[in-house]
Amino acid sequence: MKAETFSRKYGIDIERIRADFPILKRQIKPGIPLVYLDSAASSQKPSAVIDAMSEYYRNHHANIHRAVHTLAEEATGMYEAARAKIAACIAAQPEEIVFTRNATEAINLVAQSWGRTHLKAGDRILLSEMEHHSNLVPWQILAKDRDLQLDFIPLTGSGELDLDACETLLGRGPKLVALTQMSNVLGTIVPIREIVRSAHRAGARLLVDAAQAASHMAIDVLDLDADFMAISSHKMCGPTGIGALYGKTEVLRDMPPFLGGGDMIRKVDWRSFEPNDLPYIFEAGTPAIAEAVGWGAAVDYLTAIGFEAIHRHETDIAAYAMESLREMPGLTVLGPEPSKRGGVVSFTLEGIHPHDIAQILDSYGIAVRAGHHCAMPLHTRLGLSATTRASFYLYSTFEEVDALAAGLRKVRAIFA
Ligand code: C6P
Repeated sequence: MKAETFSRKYGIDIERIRADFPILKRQIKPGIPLVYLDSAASSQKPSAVIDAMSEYYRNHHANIHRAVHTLAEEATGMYEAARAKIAACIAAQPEEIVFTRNATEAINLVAQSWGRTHLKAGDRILLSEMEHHSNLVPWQILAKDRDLQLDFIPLTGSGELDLDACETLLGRGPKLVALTQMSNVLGTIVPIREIVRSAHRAGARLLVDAAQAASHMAIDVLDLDADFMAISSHKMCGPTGIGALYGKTEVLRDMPPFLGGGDMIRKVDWRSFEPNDLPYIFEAGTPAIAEAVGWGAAVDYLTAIGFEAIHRHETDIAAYAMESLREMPGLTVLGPEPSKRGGVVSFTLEGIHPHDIAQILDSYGIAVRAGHHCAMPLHTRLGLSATTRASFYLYSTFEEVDALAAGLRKVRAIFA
């Protein structure tokens, strides 16, 4: 399979997409082009995003929601327009989108605000064995503070959630189920829609950690019927420093403020305050305005290409990578078959530490991530301390997979 297949099959032109990302022209050393296979950690940014942020700072910047001068009105309009774009991208209403610093902060917001209000000693939270630390540690903090019980849906041998065990654990009556929609290590796509329905039947609220999923597939929160969803801009071609919590209006209305300060109030006196409306009640202080504008531009960019096409392209690339890497002696790919995963391929190479692999690949311009990928318990469960991860996005090519395979052959030769 070659890059042109992508254009023919999905109606988009990979070369034109790559031309939109200035950094992809970078040489890591003279004559050694960048092969960026670390998009699951953070995606690269197209000119449309860089330009939108630059235009904002050059011509429109002021603080928002505070003044009536022209710049303040323009900045406020641009910030709220970005919120509307992000809401539309996941089929939500603008007031259901709370801007946060990242997906991690969105999950912490739910833990600290909803969790402290609605959970009491002995209540259970159901997580899974494939959670990122961001969807684990906030619940551990809350569990310690409130004397809660954490349960974990186990994995099957192929790295999927054991859905029978999930039903059994739902029978214990958790108040909240918090799950990733796509594993950042195994690549597994979780059948979240079905689990939401089971969780609701069991009387639980459901939080989706869509930090990975939102960049790779179309999401419709109405169809999913999830109560909360956490997303991050920087994984979907937008800038760092901004993410969002989606919450159903009636659920968000039943939550106290997370942080106190400017903009989250309607009225303040010496001893009390009246909170602002949704979503501002959860946005204390001056927010990341240029970042919101950049994220809005990223959503426009991805939407114009189409999430379906992006997802299919990544699945094809992941399948090709799995096929290529599996031929290599001593190499084990983690996670399920290509049809059940996104564009993430983690692997081990017998006798060679992932950090050595990543360092040698870097000398050939190939950027991969090595380590526990912020999922230490998952690695422990798999009997591993670290893995090497190649991750793909809309700009990844089959030739880059070939470069990875060639790089890994060199790694093996060095350690032979
Ligand atoms: N995973 C990775 O290399 P933030 O950092 O808040 O934008 O996203 C946190 C997060 C939450 N859930 C999942 C499933 C994730 O993959 C991540 C981020 C990156 O895998 C950085 S550790």
